[in-house]
Amino acid sequence: MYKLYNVKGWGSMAPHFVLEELGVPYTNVWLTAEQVKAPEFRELSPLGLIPALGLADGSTMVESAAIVAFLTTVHADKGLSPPLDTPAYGVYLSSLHFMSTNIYPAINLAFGSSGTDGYALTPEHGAHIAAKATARVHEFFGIVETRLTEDGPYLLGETFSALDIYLFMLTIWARPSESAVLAKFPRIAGVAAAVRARPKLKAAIEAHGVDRLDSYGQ
Ligand SMILES: N[C@@H](CCC(=O)N[C@@H](CS)C(=O)NCC(=O)O)C(=O)O
Repeated sequence: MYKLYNVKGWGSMAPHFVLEELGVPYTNVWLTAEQVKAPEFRELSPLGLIPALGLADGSTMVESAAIVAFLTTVHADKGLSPPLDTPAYGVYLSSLHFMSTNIYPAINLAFGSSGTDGYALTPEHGAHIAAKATARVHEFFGIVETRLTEDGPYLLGETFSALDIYLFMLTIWARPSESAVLAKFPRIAGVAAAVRARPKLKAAIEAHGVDRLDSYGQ
């Protein structure tokens, strides 16, 4: 059985929502920010980052995109990712990694916390990095918006997938606010609204406290 190491509102939201949408059994382990910093958790996640997913043989996976890709591929029959031997599967992996390696780290920098992950030398420097990172996130969302305009309503066209869940997670953290970003990018707003309305996700979305716009971090 899977074991999800989960913190409310953090990067475990995407794997959590994917597990719920797949309907596969798993144990949910809620952690506090303090528990994430503890040496015990670092033994599972070397950088001390959420999410982490325990697997049946006792091993542990980290990295949100890897976890989402793994779960949707192992449970391909549930239809949250395209069939493995199709071009659409390549596009699926490409889009997932585009979001996790570009948008997610830029969002982390945009938060400006902890001296923007150690990159800033001074508070002024930190504010500058956060502002630049926020602009970059908007640029990336613009690329996603164009894609959705050309071939939406979902990231895989007519087919809902785990990509839409991952994008929804990113919008929750958007700066200056979730609602401001969704107003700027209406197609992304459509995806976010569709994910929020998924019946299977209702309880998990509420558990993370993100069932309403701009609820993250309030
Ligand atoms: N590349 C990682 C990034 C994960 C990440 O940045 N997680 C943040 C939460 S959203 C975290 O655990 N931060 C640790 C902390 O703030 O103590 C992934 O995609 O899983």
